Amino acid sequence: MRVIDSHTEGEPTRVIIEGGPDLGNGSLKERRALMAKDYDHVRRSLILEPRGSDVLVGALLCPPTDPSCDTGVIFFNNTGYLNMCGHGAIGVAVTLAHLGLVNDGIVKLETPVGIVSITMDGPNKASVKNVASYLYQADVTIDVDGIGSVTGDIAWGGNWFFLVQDWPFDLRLENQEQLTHYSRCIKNTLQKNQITGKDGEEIDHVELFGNPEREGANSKNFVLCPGDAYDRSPCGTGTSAKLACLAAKGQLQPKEVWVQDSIINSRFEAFYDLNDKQEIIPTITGRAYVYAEATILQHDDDPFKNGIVL
Ligand code: PYC
Repeated sequence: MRVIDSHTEGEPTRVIIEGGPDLGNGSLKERRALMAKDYDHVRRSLILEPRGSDVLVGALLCPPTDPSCDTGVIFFNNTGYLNMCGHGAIGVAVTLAHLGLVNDGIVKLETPVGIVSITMDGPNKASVKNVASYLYQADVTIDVDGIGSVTGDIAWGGNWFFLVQDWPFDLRLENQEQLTHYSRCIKNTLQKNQITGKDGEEIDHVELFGNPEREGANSKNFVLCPGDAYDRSPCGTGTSAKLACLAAKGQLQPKEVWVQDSIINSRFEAFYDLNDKQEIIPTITGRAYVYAEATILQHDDDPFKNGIVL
């Protein structure tokens, strides 16, 4: 398989550009399910050690069902499949630009949860117009073993998030193990208490917010992704969920810019528009850089040709 690796504000994306599985012509949701059932070894081989890492998000490009889109895309990581991925969408767009495949400065991607449109602002900067995002439940209080009472919002930004404002401990990179532990405990408590997103969907991302350190930022975040790696970028779908919460609470107006820093102090700038159904459509801007073009090799007798599976 040929892949191109990039990082978006520190968070890597590996795009399969040749040799990926043919998943047929079903909906993107159906193709994602088919990949999970019959081709999960491709995900494991590309993302797990020794060829990948827990931080990596993979993107399989496939023909779109909607002819207005440039490509379909299925995102996956070290534990399974994502719905949408904001940093990954920027990574795909910058990768396509690197390959000379973006003509008019706009890339339209069909994902399993809807179409996102990406506007290139130079070779390394792009803005993703995401799927409609919304606050599902505000101020949900849970009792987390070892932490105590934690209150957060449940929101959709292309993935499901539990967003905790004013996190009382320092959001600093040197505390990442502790932050990972807390976030995992929060996620376990949500699962134990069957607290979900709409239609019983699992809340698989936890997002903690604190005061920013850098000039110009509104906030700093720590996002724990499914699979327990933290997002090095400020998380595109997480920032979309944040905008949905701010908008629902009357704390951010359409077109007002929200500057979200990540735990490594990388940055997304974001705003939202309202569509004709009065839904929140976030736009997230960030930078991505291609850093490798590679051919992934698998030898038949390699015991770890499909990754190290614990
Ligand atoms: O940027 O939306 C995102 C994302 C989700 C998981 C990792 N990054």
